[in-house]
Amino acid sequence: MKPVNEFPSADGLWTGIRLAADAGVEAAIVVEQGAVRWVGARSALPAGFAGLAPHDGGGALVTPGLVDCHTHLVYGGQRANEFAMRLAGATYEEVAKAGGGIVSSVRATREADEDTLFAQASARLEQLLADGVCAIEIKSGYGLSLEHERKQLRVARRLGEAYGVTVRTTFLGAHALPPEYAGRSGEYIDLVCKEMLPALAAEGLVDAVDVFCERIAFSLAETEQVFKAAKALGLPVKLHAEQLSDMGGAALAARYGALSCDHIEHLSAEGIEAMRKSGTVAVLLPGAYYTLRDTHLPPIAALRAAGVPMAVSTDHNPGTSPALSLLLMVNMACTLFCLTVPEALDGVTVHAARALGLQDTHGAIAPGMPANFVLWNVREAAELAYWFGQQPVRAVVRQGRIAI
Ligand code: DI6
Ligand code: FE
Repeated sequence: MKPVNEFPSADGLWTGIRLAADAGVEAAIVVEQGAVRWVGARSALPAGFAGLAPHDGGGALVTPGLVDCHTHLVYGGQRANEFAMRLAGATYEEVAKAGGGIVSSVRATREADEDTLFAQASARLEQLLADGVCAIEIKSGYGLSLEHERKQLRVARRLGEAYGVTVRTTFLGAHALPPEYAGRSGEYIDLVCKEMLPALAAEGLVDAVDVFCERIAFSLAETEQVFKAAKALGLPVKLHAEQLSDMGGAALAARYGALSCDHIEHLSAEGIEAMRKSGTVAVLLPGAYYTLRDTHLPPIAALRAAGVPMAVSTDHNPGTSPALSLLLMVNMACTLFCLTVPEALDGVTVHAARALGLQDTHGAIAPGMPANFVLWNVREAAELAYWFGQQPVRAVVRQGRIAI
């Protein structure tokens, strides 16, 4: 990995590029001090910019930098064995009840020191970055104690600094009940709300708060307790909602002004209406749907009709979505969830940025915003969804620097 300060500056005039929205026309982007100064058709470029340092895009298609708005990237070990168990007939819930599942990653994460977690997560992050990711959310939730959740969040922050990529950390202390609290869910949630979250927030390690609200995880009442604690600290919330069943989590999250509700395969009409009213983003996670061989589709048509913004993310995690390509998720969002190509591309840019509260700095190429954009070796935008397993990145401008 090259030190971030050795990435060349992207300042200057980018030509020989085409914007995804209007791929037939040559475009130009002016970058000044790491921010976009001007973007538009090359024919409309103001003369004053013509003499800036040139960057030739070689005819590439350009999109905003991708945003992966839901990942559990930092954890110890991996769980290929459970994948094999499920193929042999066990369900995800059965694997979890047999002591596997999230808790097995908790064991491996607790055993690993910070440097080990950093090295393992770095390798995964590099793969996501190679696909054009410029901002990423990283959740805790495999530590489940103050010490180990802190370790995960510190690694997430370090990854951001080391790679020059925007990292938003999400505290997911309420991801699973740690084994030492078996049968004492209420006590654990108290610990999460009264000790873990306030301490980690005070250390500047928490950008948002999430809960796994599900039969195999935490109840609606427990979820609300965590939301109250987040609100008291002024932190935004998001929710793993209605993945395996309709718990009414989305409506609750919307009442707390959630940035996003994620998974939502079993989202109800009331949930959609609540999300519409609160401006909450629906985060679709086709990698988990695919890995679990789920057949219960999220209510895409109803979300679309209601105008709820839909984001698409990897949900990278060792149990249900060992996905390391956000572009592959774009393909799956189209193929499995029937998103249109523009919907899927908005889902990994503008709407994903909004799901993280990053809409002013990511997800678009616009004057005043930091320069985050990707040059792709494709003729038309639909190719970004069409090919899978291809790596069409030609160059990535991340935070005003040419990172790839
Ligand atoms: N939902 C998921 O799909 C992941 N976490 C969650 O809350 C699964 C995490 C795992 O199995 O390790
Ligand atoms: Fe998740």
